[in-house]
Amino acid sequence: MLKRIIAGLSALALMAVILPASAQAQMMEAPSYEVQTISGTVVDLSCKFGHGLSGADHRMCSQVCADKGIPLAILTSDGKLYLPITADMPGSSSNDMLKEFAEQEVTITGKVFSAGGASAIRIDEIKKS
Ligand SMILES: [Cu+2]
Repeated sequence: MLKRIIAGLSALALMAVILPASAQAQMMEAPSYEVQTISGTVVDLSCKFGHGLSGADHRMCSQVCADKGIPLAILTSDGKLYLPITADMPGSSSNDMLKEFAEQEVTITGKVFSAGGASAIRIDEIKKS
């Protein structure tokens, strides 16, 4: 009898530990996004912003930067920068997808997430403009 009570109590204690965590997970809302189609140039952040290098002459360097892990991002003509993200957990780089478009104009349809005045895009479709 006592054993059963103890077993019952430990099960309750276990639930008390587990439940708040799962309840918390359910309360956490997934960030909202907007499906958008954007056009811009695929740039490597290091060279574009740190060295002022971009354009067709810079394409190969941009691809080397991408291979070294510098993120490729999309810069629109009106100066808006979109950082590519994936749905993976933990996240993976979008460089493999973007590399062939380095320093070229592209049109992308994807899910745009905004936070803190910045925008990230989960790319669904990309094509050369
Ligand atoms: Cu570069």
